[in-house]
Amino acid sequence: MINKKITPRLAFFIVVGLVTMASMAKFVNTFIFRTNAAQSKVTADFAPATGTLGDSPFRIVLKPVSTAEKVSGVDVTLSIQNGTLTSWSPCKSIDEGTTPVIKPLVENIGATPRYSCVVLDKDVNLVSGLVVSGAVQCSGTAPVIISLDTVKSQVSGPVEGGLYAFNPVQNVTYTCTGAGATPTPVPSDISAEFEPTTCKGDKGSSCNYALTLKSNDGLKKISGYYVKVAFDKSILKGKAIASPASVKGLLAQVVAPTPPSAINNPPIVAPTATPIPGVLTPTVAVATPTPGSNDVTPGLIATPTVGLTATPALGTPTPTVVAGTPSPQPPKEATCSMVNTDVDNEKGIMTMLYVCDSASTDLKTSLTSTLTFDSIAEGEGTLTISEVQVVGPQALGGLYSVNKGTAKYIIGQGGGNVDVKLKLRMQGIVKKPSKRDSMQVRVGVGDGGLAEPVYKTVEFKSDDNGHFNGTASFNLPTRKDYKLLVKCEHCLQRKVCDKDAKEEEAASYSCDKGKVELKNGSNNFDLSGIVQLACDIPAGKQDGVCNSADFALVRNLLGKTDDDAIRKADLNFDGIVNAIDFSLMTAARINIADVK
Ligand SMILES: [Ca+2]
Ligand SMILES: [Ca+2]
Repeated sequence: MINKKITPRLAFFIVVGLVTMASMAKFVNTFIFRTNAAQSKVTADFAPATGTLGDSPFRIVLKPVSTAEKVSGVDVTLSIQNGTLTSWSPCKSIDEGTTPVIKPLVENIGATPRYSCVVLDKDVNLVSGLVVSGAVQCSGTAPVIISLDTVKSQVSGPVEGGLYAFNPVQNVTYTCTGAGATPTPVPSDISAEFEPTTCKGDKGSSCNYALTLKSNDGLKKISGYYVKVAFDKSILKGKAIASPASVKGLLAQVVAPTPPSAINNPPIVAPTATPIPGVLTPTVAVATPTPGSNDVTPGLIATPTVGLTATPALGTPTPTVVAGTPSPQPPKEATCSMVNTDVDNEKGIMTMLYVCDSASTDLKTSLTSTLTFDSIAEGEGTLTISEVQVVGPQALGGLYSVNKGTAKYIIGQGGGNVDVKLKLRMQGIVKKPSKRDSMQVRVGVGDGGLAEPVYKTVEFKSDDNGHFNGTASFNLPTRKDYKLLVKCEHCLQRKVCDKDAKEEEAASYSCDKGKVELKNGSNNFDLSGIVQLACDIPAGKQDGVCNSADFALVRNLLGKTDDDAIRKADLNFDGIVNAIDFSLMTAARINIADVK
């Protein structure tokens, strides 16, 4: 603890002695050294620990870990992101009822402010801790992050104790309320975010984004929204918009296994007729309060009104469709519906209008719809929300304020946020085939809020056990309710809802809704518990059904060993079209179709 040249004790005496001198900061710099001896610890606690800036001053409480130890002075340097410290308040003792003489030494303001004060009193009157406080202003809308620079900052103990070491110090983040030099907007009610935030893929792949509108405080209910998303039409081609999955009743019907004619009967249409009146009510309410409101609302109101007035136009086509579709069972229990979606690839705009019956009591505070795009050219761009209006019972003036997120797309550099790695067992192949060990497999991902499944065809290769392995990359929101669709080039498609799908008997596994979780990065699924059913041929011209045409092809090519014949009709990869292939088809049974 003894330093022959200059001890902390001496340093402090010098500081204290020169307290009245002009260039005190310099002396603090020069003479307060960190001792290398074993150090007692001091904690630095930020107060308030969270919250909004502007209501109360920002404070740091510095005190030794051991309550027996005392503090004789502090020298604090902060680092502030997105804000500045505009003034310091005199530092104070944390001890109540005492009034030690405390003298400020340094008071620098700005983004890396510094404050130093010392207790000018006898050792016995040193304090248990000091509170340093100041006013911090936001420099923009972003939250202010304040951290203590523990390298530059110092807390000194009783004179003979030298300097304390800092216990690990966390930084503190405050939201801004407009206390800043520039007017900071009030935190928004709703945030509109895309996930994933970047879609990376090759031309021809698809980009799927979940667009979530979510109450920032988890309390504000959403009874409807209108969103217009803009994209670069030369890079992306808008394909589909899927309604939020939380819709009661509706979705069940959408997913209901009605394989044929589902395309001609877009399920979104049916509910339209009923909810529309309900929708328009909130809209009108929005328009009325506009005149003479504060400066924020007019801007917001102006756009919504236009957008929503435009909606009748969107609404108009619907009755026609309804009329055309004699829907026998209108889903009355449905309280919410996607009234209209529009994909305009001429302008690079996707719009959607979603509304709930205004009488609905179980409105959600978060709604996710999924947007699907095809990548049509290489390049980069940003998906933006060019217009958004969100209504709900707690919206002042009818509309919530919305924080608009963006998402990127980078096409031409491969990859995807989700890699689906599959191990497949092929019917009739029990070890690595000698003649041929690879094939094309179309991997699809559906459910998970997607309007329709997305597919990717990739090469799968056989391992020594005759299992075929391959990886397909997708750009998909991370969710837990996906289904996987697997179709190899001579097989019927299998649908997989469970990550560990199994069956005792070929083709006995079946499932309804997807329960497969896809995370960012690698997702491995061993699907060798089920078998890929050989039958639907030829590669490239599969019709999705195992029928007489497939049988006929094998029959016609029986005994052939040429590449073309093998590619078309050798189902067990033994290099010849033979009776085995025929029997595999029989096993798959006639008239079985792809499972979707
Ligand atoms: Ca077929
Ligand atoms: Ca064969």
